[in-house]
Amino acid sequence: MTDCIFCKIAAGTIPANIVYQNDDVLAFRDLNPQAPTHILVIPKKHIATTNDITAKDAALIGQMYLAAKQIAKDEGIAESGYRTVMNCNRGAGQTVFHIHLHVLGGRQMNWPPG
Ligand code: DGP
Repeated sequence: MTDCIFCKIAAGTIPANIVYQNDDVLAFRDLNPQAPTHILVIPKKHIATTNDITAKDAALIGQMYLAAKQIAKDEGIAESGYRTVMNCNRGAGQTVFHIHLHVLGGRQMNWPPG
């Protein structure tokens, strides 16, 4: 999508601090980190919200979690603990309408989330 900031990052037309990528997914550091480690994993394909995921995307969503697992290991937070979150729509705090898996760690995570 031409007006999607994460599509532009995936296309390389907007810079990002990329930590992981393969043919289908990309991961980069969040511009406004909420934890010492805060990385966003996105599909290169545009999907606006989790409501728009279809059965055909099942493997792609799985790849996002496999990327998160590898990133947590690389960042040294796999054993201490980390949180993976996808916000869906404005009521959940979604501000960028291209799905992204937040990978947060490096500090104690509280529950329930705010
Ligand atoms: P959410 O609120 O779940 O939609 O999270 C969107 C996140 O995206 C938010 O934590 C800030 C981050 N973000 C927004 N624009 C950019 C950008 O241009 N670059 C990077 N690296 N992160 C961005």
